[in-house]
Amino acid sequence: MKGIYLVTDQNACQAKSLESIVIDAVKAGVSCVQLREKNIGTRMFLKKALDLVSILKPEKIPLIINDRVDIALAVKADGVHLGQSDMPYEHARRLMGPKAVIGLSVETWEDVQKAQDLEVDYLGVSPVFPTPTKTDTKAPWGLEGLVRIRDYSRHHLVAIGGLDASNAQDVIKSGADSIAVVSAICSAKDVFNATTKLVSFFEKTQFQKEKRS
Ligand code: TZP
Ligand code: MG
Repeated sequence: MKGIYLVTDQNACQAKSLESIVIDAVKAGVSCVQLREKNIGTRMFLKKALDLVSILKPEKIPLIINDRVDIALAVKADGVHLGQSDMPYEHARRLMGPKAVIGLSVETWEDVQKAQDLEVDYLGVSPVFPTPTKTDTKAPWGLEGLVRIRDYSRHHLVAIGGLDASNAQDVIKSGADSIAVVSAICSAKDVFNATTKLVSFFEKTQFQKEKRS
């Protein structure tokens, strides 16, 4: 889970197939993949999820399904990612079982406080910066917001929103345990190189952080 977390978005992939992007990102060392599809029917969603299972299972990389607990259960994915208007955590946990990875987006300070009592596996700090990939967001947390959440929360933090190689190090230093990206990988001309760069930034900064603490 710690590291570079790829969130898929068919629109951001432009002419490339989602599968080819995931294969290259895996080769370059992503630690987790979330299948996030907003405009497809259930059958197509299920097919994409099964395709990703066949790519990720042999590599032992967790597959997280955005929002759709039914799809996650149907393909035996490793977990689900829940937004604030998706299925509530308790229901998802009951359905998915104790071993599933359950992530929850936090968009306000109240969300962060409420999550403190939940056995979620990580918080998605959303969005850290404004991003054209998702425009229906609340106010961005900024690095100051991320630091505040890090100081308060007991949970693993996955930062998302406007993240790329130019700001990944600052975001990690501000307390993120994982860096989640859509366009920095899906829309990259060279997915393998772009992912490799992010992974090495992560490893370098993480090493410095651990040395300091
Ligand atoms: N949730 C909050 S921001 C976001 C999601 C899914 C999109 C992030 O996209 P990008 O291209 O990495 O800024
Ligand atoms: Mg959602």
